[in-house]
Amino acid sequence: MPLEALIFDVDGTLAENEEWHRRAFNETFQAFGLDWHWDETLYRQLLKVTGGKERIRYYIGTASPPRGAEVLAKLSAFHVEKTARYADYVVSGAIKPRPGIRRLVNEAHQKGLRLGVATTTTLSNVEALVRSIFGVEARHLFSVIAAGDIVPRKKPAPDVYLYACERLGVSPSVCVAIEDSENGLQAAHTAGIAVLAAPSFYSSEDDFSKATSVVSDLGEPDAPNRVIAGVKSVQPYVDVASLQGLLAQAVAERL
Ligand code: XBP
Ligand code: MG
Repeated sequence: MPLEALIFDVDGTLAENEEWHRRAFNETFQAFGLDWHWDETLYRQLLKVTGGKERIRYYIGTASPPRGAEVLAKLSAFHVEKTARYADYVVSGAIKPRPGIRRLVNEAHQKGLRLGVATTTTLSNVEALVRSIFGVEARHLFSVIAAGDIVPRKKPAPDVYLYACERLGVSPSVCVAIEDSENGLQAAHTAGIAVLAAPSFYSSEDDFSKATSVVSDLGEPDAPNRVIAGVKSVQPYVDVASLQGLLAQAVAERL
C-alpha cells in the first residue's frame, strides 16, 4: 500500500505551543476583569476538551466560576480576543517547531505527497504558525487545512480527519496522521488512518495504545528520537521512507 498523504495535527505536534494558548486564555480572563486563572495542572485536565470555546464552556459548566453566564453570553468576542493574544505570541517568533517537523514536511512536499492539516484550533492560528515556522503561506504546503469549526464535532470524533481525506482525494488507508494527543489519535484511528504519535508536554500521560508507533519526537539525523512503543522503523528519525514502513506495518496488523 503506497503512502500517498500525511495529515498533521497542529497544537502540540507542529510546535510545543499549548503553553502559549494557556497564557492567551489567562490574559483574556484578565482583560475582561475576571478573577479566573488556569494553572498547568488545571489546563492539563481542561485539554481533554478540544477547542478553546468548548473548553471555556466546559470550565464554566463544571467549575461555576463567577460571571460565567456573562462570559457565555459573549463567548465569540471573548474567543476572538484570546485568538488575537495567541497570534501576538506566534508573530513574536517565540513558538519554535518541534524537532524534525520542518525537515519532514519539506521532504514530503518535495516528494509530491499530499499534505493536509487536521486540527481543532482556529484557522488563523494555523496560518500564523505555519507562516512563522516555514516562512510560507500554509496553502503553499498543505492542500487542505481542516481547522476549528469546519466540522461540527471536534476530535475525538473522526470528522475532521474524514473531511481532510475527502478534500485531499485520498482513502484513509493510504494516509499517516501525526498526532500528539489521545483525542487526536482517537479521531484519526476511528477515521481508519494509521497514526504516528509524538506526545507533547500536556499529553504525556495520555493513552497512545492505538498508535502504530509512539516516538519522543520526529528526530533529526544529528539528534535521534526514541521509540516509546510500536513500530521501530521511525527511529533514529522520521522520514517519508520510515512512514511508508509504518503504514505497511499498520496494514499488516489489521489483516
Ligand atoms: C488543540 C486544541 C485547541 C487549542 C486552542 O488543537 O484543542 O483548542 O488548545 O485553540 P489540536 P482554539 O487539534 O491542533 O491539537 O482556542 O483556537 O480552539
Ligand atoms: Mg494536538
